[in-house]
Amino acid sequence: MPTMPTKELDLSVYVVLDGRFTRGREHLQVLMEIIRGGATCIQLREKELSGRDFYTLAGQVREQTEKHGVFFIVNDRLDIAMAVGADGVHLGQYDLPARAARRIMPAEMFLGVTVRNEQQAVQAQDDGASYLGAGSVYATSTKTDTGRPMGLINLSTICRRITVPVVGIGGINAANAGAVIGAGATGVAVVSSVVSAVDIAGAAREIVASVQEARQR
Ligand code: TZP
Ligand code: MG
Repeated sequence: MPTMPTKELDLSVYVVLDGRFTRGREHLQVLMEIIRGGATCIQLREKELSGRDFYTLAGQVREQTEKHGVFFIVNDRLDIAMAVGADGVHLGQYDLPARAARRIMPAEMFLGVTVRNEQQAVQAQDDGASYLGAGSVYATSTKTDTGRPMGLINLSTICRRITVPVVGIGGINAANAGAVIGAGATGVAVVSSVVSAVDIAGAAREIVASVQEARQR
């Protein structure tokens, strides 16, 4: 098993910044609002940018997240994550396999893996994942290939089985974030409920409050 990172990743409120869902607002403007709202971790997820543009944008996100003490994860592209000094990379079931990524990435970098079920969760953990993104928990229109939502019971089964932190993803907002934490997730990952909100910082802040409240229950 490879050496795992030593500093603790704060996954409490993990906002996925995807330019397709920001209602035309600039990435950096949205980023600053996400930071202002208290997100603990930000993932840059770009499916349509060229590698060069993704790299340039990721460098800017790295600069701001570093300045404000927010964790930064790059989606899909380990090369770009490494090139800009991101805290980690997030890989799905159709991306570079987690085990292959672990072999070539610096030991102190975090590796997140998306899982849809318990079997994938066990495999991802065995392959060296630092945390799992489990979903879709609820129905979502942000990602179309997630299959049926797993719901809280399946999420809870995964959280009990796995020792690395698990974040729930898919259809999560301030109203249901507490239930996701209640099911055993370490944090919640959200796209549209924050980046598509009119008041981005306010939306993030409400989710932060829901997560904190749920942890006190
Ligand atoms: N992976 C599983 S569901 C999902 C991803 C990237 C999309 C979640 O988006 P939203 O808008 O928070 O439902
Ligand atoms: Mg991916």
